[in-house]
Amino acid sequence: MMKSRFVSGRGAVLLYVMTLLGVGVLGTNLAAANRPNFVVILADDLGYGDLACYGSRFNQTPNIDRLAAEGIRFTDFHSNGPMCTPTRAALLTGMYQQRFGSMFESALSGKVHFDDGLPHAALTLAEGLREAGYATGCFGKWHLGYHPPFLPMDHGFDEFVGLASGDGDHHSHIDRSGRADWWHNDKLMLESGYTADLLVKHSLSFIERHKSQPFLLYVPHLAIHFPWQGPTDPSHRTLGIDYWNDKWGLISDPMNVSPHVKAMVESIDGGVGEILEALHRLELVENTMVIFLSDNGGYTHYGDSHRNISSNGRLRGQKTELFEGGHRVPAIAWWPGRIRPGVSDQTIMSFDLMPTLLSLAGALPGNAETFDGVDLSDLLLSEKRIGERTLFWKMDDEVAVRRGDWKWIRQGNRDRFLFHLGEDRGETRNLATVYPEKIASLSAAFDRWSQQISETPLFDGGQ
Ligand SMILES: [Ca+2]
Repeated sequence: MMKSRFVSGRGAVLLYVMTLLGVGVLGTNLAAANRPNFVVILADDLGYGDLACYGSRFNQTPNIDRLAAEGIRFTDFHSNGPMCTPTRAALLTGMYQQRFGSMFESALSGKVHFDDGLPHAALTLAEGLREAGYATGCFGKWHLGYHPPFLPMDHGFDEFVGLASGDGDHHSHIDRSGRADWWHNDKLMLESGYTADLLVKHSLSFIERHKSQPFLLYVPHLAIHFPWQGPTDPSHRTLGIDYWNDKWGLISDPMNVSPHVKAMVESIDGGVGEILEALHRLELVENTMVIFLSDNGGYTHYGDSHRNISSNGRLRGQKTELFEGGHRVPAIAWWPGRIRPGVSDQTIMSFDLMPTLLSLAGALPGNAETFDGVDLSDLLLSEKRIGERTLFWKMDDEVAVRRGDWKWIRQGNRDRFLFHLGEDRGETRNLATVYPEKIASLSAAFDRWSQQISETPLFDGGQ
């Protein structure tokens, strides 16, 4: 397991972690031809039931459905957190986000955390792949820091266009605090257009410019996050106005938000189609893996003010919660000729992507056990099952532990739940009083995990 990495100074910490991981030794020895391109498309707040290939009869998603039909569609894939920032931190580092401090258990707020960001102690996916010779681009929503030195350019991306905050206006690109929030690299530079269209436009340019070298293209959509605005819905925000109590957009019927969300889902799908078309046109398909996933579950309702937003299928709960609806998400891996089409019920987490992609790039460090996530390349390419493991979610005083089909949830000191997901994916039957020994075992595992996380912080200072 990890040794302590608490070292003062960002540069020293990064150098230390990179040395620890052996990056730069293995990665640069490989021929370019062996290194596939990676396109990671991250939808925001997209629920388990929002895509046609996951059962939606409302949204039309032919391009994502095609990815699913030609690739592996996961039915037990989980975001590391039930909100945006936690999952992004884990996805881009291969680590439990709790290692970076308690602020990474929920969303970085533009009011409270405006000067905070992902600690530089973390080796990011972009840094690892760039060291291995990859061009790295991020086009979309970052939400791991609001300004330099915490933007994508500061974390291994060569290029960035998009928003730093978690919830900009999809048309005017103004954040919830009334600030302009559209960046080109490390400079604020507003641009006209709908966010989903702009980030795809920049992604296509990036692919075109880097078609002759390995690349990592990270496309974190803002859709379907509020403000709920489709391409033809009006702009909501203007500069200088505080939208903290008016963040949802102009919704004609707050009891039925779904028409707006449907337009957003379908805008994501259209962008997937454009990216696929470019990969085919540039003859990059046989050497490119596309991952499509969501960063957390959907909102089905928002308090009493908004209803019928998105769908988590038959799962219990929604975004911000540790029931399945908060973190079991759609996820697809596509690589024609390398990944055989199918459906996988393996239990996967967002943080598995980093060791997987580094492995496929030939840049996985010798001591890969340093990651909390695991290398899925044998699962993807050879359908080899991964070993059983115990997985953890924690947001403030809510905890969930998963081992095999069993899942334990503790909400503060109040409620305790035990579910057998194999027989009860919808978490309708609480077995907490039936199997106290299961709870004791999972609770003890959580205590050990929590202790280990607190002893090996990956940030420079307490929070
Ligand atoms: Ca989200």
